[in-house]
Amino acid sequence: MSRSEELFERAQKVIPGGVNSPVRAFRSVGMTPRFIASAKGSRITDAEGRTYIDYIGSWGPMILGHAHPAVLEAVEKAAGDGLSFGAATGREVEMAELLCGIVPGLEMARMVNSGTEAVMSAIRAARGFTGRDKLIKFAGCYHGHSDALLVQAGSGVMTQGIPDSAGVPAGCTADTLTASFNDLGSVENLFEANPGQIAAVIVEPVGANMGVVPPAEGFLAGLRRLCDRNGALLIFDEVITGFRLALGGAQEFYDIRADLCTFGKIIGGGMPVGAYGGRKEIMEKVAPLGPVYQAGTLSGNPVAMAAGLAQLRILKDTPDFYGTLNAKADLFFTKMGKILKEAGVKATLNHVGSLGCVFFTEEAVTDYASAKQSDTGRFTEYFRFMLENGIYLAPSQFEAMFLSSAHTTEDLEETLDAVRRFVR
Ligand code: HOZ
Repeated sequence: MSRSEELFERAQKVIPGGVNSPVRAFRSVGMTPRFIASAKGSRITDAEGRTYIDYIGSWGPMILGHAHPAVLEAVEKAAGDGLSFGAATGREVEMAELLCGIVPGLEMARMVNSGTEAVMSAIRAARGFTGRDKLIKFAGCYHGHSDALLVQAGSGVMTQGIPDSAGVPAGCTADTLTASFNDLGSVENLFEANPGQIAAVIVEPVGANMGVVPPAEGFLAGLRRLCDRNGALLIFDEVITGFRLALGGAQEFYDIRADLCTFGKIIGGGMPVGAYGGRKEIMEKVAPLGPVYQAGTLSGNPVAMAAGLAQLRILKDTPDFYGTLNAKADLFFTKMGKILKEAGVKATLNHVGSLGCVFFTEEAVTDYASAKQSDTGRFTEYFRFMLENGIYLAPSQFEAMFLSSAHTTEDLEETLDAVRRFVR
C-alpha cells in the first residue's frame, strides 16, 4: 500500500470522504488522491516522493509558483511578530491601500478569510445598499459554498452532479435567480419578471468553475448596461480572475467596472485570505459605519497579510509580469489545441490569459449546458494518463488549469509531450 493510500484509508475514517474539500477527492476520476508533502516553483511532490508539474497551483493563488522566497521570508518575519491579535494592524491598512491603488473602481475593501466569505458579505452589502433581496447568478458559476449561492453551481457540485445542495433551506435560495452565462436575453427576462426587486447580478467574469468559459464579446458590457438600467449592482467574483488575468483583474482586462468585487486566496499568496470591496457609498453601509453586519477575528490576519503583500508587490513591480505570463500561456494553449486537432481528438480548448481547459467535445463551450456535453469518461482517461506521466491537473473536467511564472519552457514542453503521447 502506498503512503497516499494509507493516509486516505485513515482519512476516510475521520474526515468525510477523506478530504477537507470535495474537489480534492479524485472521486470523479476513480482514484486515490495524492497526498501532498511539499511544493517548490512549478513542481509538487506527493507523500511517495513523486514529483509532478503542477497546474492546480492551490486553485490559483500560486501565480509566482510554490514557496516563493520573498513570500516565505515575509511569512517568517510576520510569524515572529505574533500570529493573531484580533485587533487592527498596519499590514491590513497596507493591503487595503494596495488593493484600492490597483483595482479599478475599488474605493474601499474589507478583508475576510476566504472567497466564500467575500462573496457572502458582498451580497449582504449589495442587499443592504439597494434595499432589495433578489440576486441573479449564472448556471455553472461557482461563488463558494454559502447557502444562497448553491444553485446550479459549478466546481465540485457540478463534478458530483449535485448542483443544488441538500441542507440548504428553500427559503435561503428563494431569492436566487439563475440566468445562462453568455446569454443577455436570459438576464433581461429575469429583470423584466422581477421589476425593482433585483439587488445585484453576480458573475465570474470568466467562467472558471465549469472548466474555462470566456465571456462572449459584449456580454460583460451588456450586464453593466442591464444593471444600470434596472438600478441593480454588478458584482464581479474575481476569486479566480483577480490578479490573474491582469494586475487589475477582469475589470482591467475587459475594461468594465463592477460596483463590487470579491477576491480570494490569490491576495493571500496562498494563505487563507479573501476580500470584498467597491464603491465607497456601498462599502460605507458596512458595520461599524453602517447597518450591514459582517465581522471576523482572523480577518486581516497579520501573517496572511504579510504573505499577500509580498506576492502582490512582486506582481505589481515586475515589469510586464502579465504580458509575459499571458504570452507564455497563449503559446502553450495554442500548441496544445493544435496537437489535439491534428490528432483528430474530439476536443475544444478554451483559454483566457493563464487559465485554460480542454473539453472533450467538438462543440463550442460557451455555458453550463455546453460544458456538460464534454465526455467526462475521456477526461478521466486523459487525467490518469497525465498524472502517470508526471503532470498534476485538477481531477475534474469542470476546473481550470493555472499557469504560473514558475512554469519554465521545459515544463511546458514536457507537458505538451505528454499530451502528444496521450493522443497518439
Ligand atoms: N472553487 C475552487 C475550485 N474551483 C476551490 C477549490 C475547492 O473548492 O476546494
